[in-house]
Amino acid sequence: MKINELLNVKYPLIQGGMANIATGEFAASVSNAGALGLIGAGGMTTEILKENIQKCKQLTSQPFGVNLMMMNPYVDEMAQLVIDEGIKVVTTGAGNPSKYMKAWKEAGIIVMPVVPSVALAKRLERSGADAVIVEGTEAGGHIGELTTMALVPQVVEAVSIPVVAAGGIASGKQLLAAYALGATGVQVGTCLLASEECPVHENYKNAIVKAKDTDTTVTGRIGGTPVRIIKNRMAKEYIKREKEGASMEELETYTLGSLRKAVLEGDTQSGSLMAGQVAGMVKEIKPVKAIIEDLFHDCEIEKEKLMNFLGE
Ligand code: TUI
Repeated sequence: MKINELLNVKYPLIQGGMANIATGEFAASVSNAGALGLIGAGGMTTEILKENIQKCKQLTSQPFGVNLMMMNPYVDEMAQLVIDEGIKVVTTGAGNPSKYMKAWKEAGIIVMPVVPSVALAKRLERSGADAVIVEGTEAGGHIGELTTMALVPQVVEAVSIPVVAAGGIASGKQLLAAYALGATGVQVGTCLLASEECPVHENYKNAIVKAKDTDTTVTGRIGGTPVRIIKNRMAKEYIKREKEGASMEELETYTLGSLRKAVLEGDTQSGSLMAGQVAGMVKEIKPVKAIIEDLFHDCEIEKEKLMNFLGE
C-alpha cells in the first residue's frame, strides 16, 4: 500500500518539515497540489503555530499535517496544540518523540517520525508510529550519518510499518529508486524550495537553482548537530571556528538568526541556506503543482525505460 492511501491524498509524497520556511500558506499549496503539506513548527512559537494552523485550514480542504521539531523549546505545548486543533497527521524531526506518542495515538493522529537509524525506527514502531520517514544524510537541514541508499532498505527489513524515503529525492529516477528500496512514498524538501509558492527570498531560490553537486556542506558535525547548508562565507567561517575549538555558545551566537537572514532578507553570504545534495539538480523555479506532477510523470517514464533495460 502506498502512503497516499493511509494519508488520503493523491500522491505518495510528503513535504519536508522545513523549519522557518513551511508556513500554513505554503503547506496549503502543497496539499492543494495533491501531496501532504506540512506546517514546519521548527522556528515557531506555539501562538504562531496556532495562527499558521488556522490559515492552513482556511486555504485548503485537503489533508495537511504539522512537523514538530523536537529541539524547539515549545515542543511540549505544541504537542498538545496539535491535539486541540484536531490535526490529522504529525511528523517529527531532530529527536525522539516517544513521550508524546500515547497522547497522539489516543487522539487518532497519524504519527510519522523522521528517523536516522534502524534502532530508532524499531523503537518508534513499538511506541505506535504509523509509518517512519527514513531520512538519509543527503537531505538538507539537520541530518543523520547514513545515506538514503544504505538506510532505507535496512529499515524496511527491520519494521513492519510503511517506510517513507527522504533525502536525495528530486527527480523521477530518484522516486523510482526509493520504491525499489522498499519505500511506500517519499518526502521532499529541496525541490519544493525552488517553487513559486515557497515563501523564501528570491536569492535563496536562485542559490538553489545555481548550485552544483558539490555546493552543500555540513556545519555542526563536531558539536553533534550536523546541518547541511549551501556553501557560503558563513559556512566556511563556522567550520573554521568549529575546528579551532570554538564553544557551542560562540557558535550558536554566530548562527543565531542565520536561517532567518537567508529566508527573509535573502542574505546568501552570512545566512544559512539549508538545502540537500540534490540542489545541484534543481534547475528552475516552478509552481508546486508542476514540481509534483513532473516528479510522478518522470517516474513513469523512468519505470518504462528501466523495464526495457532489465528485459533486454
Ligand atoms: O529535523 C530535520 N531537519 C531539520 S530540523 C531543522 S531546525 C534546526 N536548525 C538548526 C539546528 C538544528 C535544528 C532543520 N532541519 N530532519 C529530520 C531529522 N531528524 N534528521 C535527523 C533527525 C533525527 C536525529 C536524531 C531524528 C531523531 C534523532 O533521535 C536521536 C535520539 O534521541 O534518539
